Amino acid sequence: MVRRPRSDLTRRPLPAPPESLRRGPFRPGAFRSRLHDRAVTARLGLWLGVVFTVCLLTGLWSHLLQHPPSWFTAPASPTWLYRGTQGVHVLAGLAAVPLLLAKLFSVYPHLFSWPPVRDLRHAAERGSLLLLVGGSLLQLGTGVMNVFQWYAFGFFFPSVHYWSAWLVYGALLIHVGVKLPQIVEGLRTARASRDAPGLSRRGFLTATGAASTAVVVAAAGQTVRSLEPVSFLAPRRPYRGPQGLAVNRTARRAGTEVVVDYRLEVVGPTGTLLLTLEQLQAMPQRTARLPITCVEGWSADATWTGVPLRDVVSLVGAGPERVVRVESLERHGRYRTSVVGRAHARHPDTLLALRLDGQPLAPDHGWPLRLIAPNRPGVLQTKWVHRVVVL
Ligand code: HEM
Ligand SMILES: Nc1nc2c(c(=O)[nH]1)N[C@H]1C(S)=C(S)[C@@H](COP(=O)(O)O)O[C@H]1N2
Ligand SMILES: [Mo]
Repeated sequence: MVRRPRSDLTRRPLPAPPESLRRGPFRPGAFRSRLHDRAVTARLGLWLGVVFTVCLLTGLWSHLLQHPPSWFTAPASPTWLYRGTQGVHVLAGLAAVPLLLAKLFSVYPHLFSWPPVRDLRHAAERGSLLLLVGGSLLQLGTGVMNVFQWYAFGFFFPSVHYWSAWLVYGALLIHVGVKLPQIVEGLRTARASRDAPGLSRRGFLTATGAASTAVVVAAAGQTVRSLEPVSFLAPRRPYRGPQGLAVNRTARRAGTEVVVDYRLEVVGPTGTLLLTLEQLQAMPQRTARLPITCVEGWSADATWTGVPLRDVVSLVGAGPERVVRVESLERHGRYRTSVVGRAHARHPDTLLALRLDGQPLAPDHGWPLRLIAPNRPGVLQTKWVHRVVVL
């Protein structure tokens, strides 16, 4: 018996569909625009590849900071690092939207290729494209919804977004591998085309690039203050709110409006200590200019004054190399506690803040006491702190 190589099986032609179905968009030559060609598709693909890579790397960084594995300690400096990476993440994500739409426009005639499937290999390739296109649309669509705080999807965004990031990027790598010869050919084909009037390839690419740039400029005001006047697309205005600072979760929503007989409970190796606000105010105070950087991409600077966390935990016998859990008065809610890693715990600017821009904290900013530390995702800047535990 002669053994067939496997490639033969996957390439064995499947039965052809009846010719009578070949109508409408399935007709030969149904799509004539020169925008549906490799010179355009390959360039849009290259730009999208760069933007998706930036999103993946900055996104994984954000994940690492929020879910540090045992081998990793989140760095406390430079102060602005996470502000930069998460700002870039969300802006790159928004810039990807026009690019993806243009790319889908340039390739959608392939949906109607004839025959729909030639052989098993062709079927597998089309199936993987379904994953790539569907996954990208979902990733960008839910990402945009999330930064506009429209939580209409029923799932916990970060988990779905995290796992679909791997899926989408994996499908992208396979796609690039499969299409490499066509990509190279497309990139070598000139952008300008001499034929027929109408929108040229160059014009289409320029318009797409301009749309992405406009989106970035119009949204960047949520993290770059000087761009605020033109930020008509920015999901958030970071300097609007009590004490000139935006608020995500209010005291009312958190159920921390009424605080009676406040004491900060400090638990460490030598025991438990209860500190009143007066005692905290009597300790040496430190002032630092630190940003709040929401994971949703907005960020704002403010001047915070309070007691360094390390001074508080040293009262219960903790050395500088300790990990500390900070707990809120808030009873429920995903962000009611956070863990302060070694680098942050020993940093003098990691504060239990009592004041914002010289004034006592507004209830919505975490009165009576909030955590604020350099280079830290907003979800970890716990408000309404009432307990710190040395781990
Ligand atoms: C290919 C595109 C994208 C990739 C590969 C990607 C990847 C990631 C990853 C890996 C994370 C970390 C998730 C975690 O902490 O578990 C993340 C977080 C995030 N991404 Fe994306 N992302 C993409 C597009 C977008 C877009 C378009 C937006 C919105 C405009 C967006 C908004 C966010 C937000 C708000 C977070 C923070 C979630 C949280 O921690 O609560 N992403 N991204
Ligand atoms: N206890 C508690 N602290 C919290 C939150 C919360 O929901 N509960 N939200 C966090 C989030 S998402 C951000 S971005 C920062 C700043 O949010 P704010 O502007 O509402 O103070 O506070 C953080 N601190
Ligand atoms: Mo946030």
